Amino acid sequence: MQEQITNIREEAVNNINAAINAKELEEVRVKYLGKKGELTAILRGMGALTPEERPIIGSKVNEVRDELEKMIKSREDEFAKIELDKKLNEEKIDITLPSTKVKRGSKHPLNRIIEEVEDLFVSMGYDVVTGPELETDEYCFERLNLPKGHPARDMQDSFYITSEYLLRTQTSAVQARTMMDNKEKTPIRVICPGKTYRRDDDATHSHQFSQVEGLVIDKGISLADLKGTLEVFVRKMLGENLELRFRPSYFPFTEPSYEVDVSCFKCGGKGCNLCKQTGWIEVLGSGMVHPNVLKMNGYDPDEYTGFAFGTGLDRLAMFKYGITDIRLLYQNDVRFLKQFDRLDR
Ligand code: 2U9
Repeated sequence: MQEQITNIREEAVNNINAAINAKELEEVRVKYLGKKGELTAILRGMGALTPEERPIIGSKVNEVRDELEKMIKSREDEFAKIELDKKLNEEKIDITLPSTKVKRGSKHPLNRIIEEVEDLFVSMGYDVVTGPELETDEYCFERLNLPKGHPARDMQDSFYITSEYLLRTQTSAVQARTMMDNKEKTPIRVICPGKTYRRDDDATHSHQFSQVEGLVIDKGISLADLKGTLEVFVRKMLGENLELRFRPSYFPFTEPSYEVDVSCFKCGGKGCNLCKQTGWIEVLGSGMVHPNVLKMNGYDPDEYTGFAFGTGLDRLAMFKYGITDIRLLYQNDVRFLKQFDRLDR
């Protein structure tokens, strides 16, 4: 019996060493140590031995079993390591490969202009106020000295939703709301940027465009305040050395009214295609707030005066960035928008 155990051990050791992978090793374990294994069979047959033989054979079988289990475990670890090394080798990351580019958006040119205008006026003590794009006839026209039937209502074609509601044609309604909301009738200094809508659509007009209007109301506000403010505004936005020209004009909500031209920043005033050979480019509308508008929105014209102005942000962006078609500002073509990235670098 002892010899049989020695032979089983020898054969098992050879087979363990000969196994070339985890699967073969498991087959060897089952062959000798499994439920029906050769060594297990000897343990099971111990009942047939004499009481003297039993402890000797029992301890010998246990000794061989422990030895084989240790050997199998050691080889299992060997195969696991080989397997892991192989996997690590296959999954090796090449850190020298160039990374995939992360696509980053860029600030829209109109938003750049709006932020620049807001920063400038906030630095001069103005509040930035916004309001609804769907407006009432009352705030878009009535409270701005444009009663029903006023010829100036035809000056722009509007998008009416009902007979009372329309898409605002200018942001002036926001200033009228600011005046009405100010119950104590204290001084006002606001700019109102936002989207506006008119029935237009060509290279220089879009049915939707962006405006900023400003309104200052206080005691003793004069034309000199208007001129000084607009000079700062235009020079900060378009160039410090530019000249301004105030041309008398007409707006229902201001009296007197002026259109403001700036000396051509492309040719310096000599005349070119941008200024249509005139040397001047129109950039703003402005004027002293009409007494009727003050009155209709709750301010006493004998006590208060004010000035107002308005400009198209699209036009400002086009001038500043040399954009020739206003529609580019609203088409969201990334090839166009990406060009403004470099302004951040
Ligand atoms: C109130 C009182 C006065 C706003 C003004 C203009 C002149 C003006 C246009 C220029 C080009 C806008 O983009 S544009 O079409 N705006 O010329 N806007 S004064 O005057 C107001 C507004 C509200 C209560």
